[in-house]
Amino acid sequence: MHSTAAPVLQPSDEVAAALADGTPIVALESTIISHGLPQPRNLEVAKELEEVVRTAGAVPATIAVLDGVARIGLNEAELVRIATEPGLRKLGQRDLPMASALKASGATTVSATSFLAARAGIRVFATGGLGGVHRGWTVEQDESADLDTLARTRITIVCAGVKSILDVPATLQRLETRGVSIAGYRTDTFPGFYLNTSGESIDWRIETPEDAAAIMRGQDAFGGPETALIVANPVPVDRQLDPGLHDRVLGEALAAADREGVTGQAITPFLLDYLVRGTDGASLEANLAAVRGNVALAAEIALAWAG
Ligand code: PSU
Ligand code: MN
Repeated sequence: MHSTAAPVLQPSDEVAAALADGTPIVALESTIISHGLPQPRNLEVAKELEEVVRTAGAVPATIAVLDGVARIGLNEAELVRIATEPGLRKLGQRDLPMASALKASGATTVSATSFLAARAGIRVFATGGLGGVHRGWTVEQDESADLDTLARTRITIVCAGVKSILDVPATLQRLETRGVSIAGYRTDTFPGFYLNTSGESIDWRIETPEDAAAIMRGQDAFGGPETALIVANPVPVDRQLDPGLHDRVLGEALAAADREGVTGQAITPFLLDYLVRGTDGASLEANLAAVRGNVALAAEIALAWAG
């Protein structure tokens, strides 16, 4: 017999209390803090996003793995670890059993965070932009595990589309094939992460957080495969990155990644960082505007969902 060791998944006291009494909760990922944003801004942002959730009347649950335990809700010292610990791992869903067994620590991506949030009983999650199908996928077969997890996880994820460093039309095709529901929030086109729009059209548009909650109830009423709902929420036009600057620097970033042979888990952080430097920080401001808007909307949806 195996001993019944400590649980692999551990909600904070605050999150456990919110789960018990039905207080709205918003899950937040940690990879954006550890690998997606530069220091020291990343720690400020981590705290600010939690504050946005609280101001709206919900409880934030930033998720990460610390010393082998998947933690649902972090205190301030733990947020500092995520923001500053050198060499912190980037964990997708498949990495969780190894991190647990080997008592490792790491930040969780959309795939790992969605999985853990759903396991903990949290239904609403906010991030910046999803991972997806990378340009060059016909050769490299690099498709983020985010998509596969969303095809079999009952979570509502509020995001500004998928990162514009990706092949957006191919990513939308994959989401269609895998049966992931997408609703545009006050938009008829799929957002472009740093940009208000990717130019790709989407089929469904909603106007209110209550609309999102109604779709979630519909998912549960139909039953069937446990798929996600993507609420695609664009960054406002007046906060977006200049599209010309975006296209030029992204072209340079992709060429640099090619030249330097950057692939796999390293490619997304490499490109995001290149864009921050190549736009003198303008991409960072657009990224943050998108994330803030997504977190605020996620809190409203969590409230509507809690009824
Ligand atoms: N959104 C952001 N910044 C990020 C990410 C998303 O605004 O850094 C992270 C997420 O954690 C996402 C991951 O799951 O990038 C995708 O990485 P990959 O392409 O290796 O699956
Ligand atoms: Mn990948």
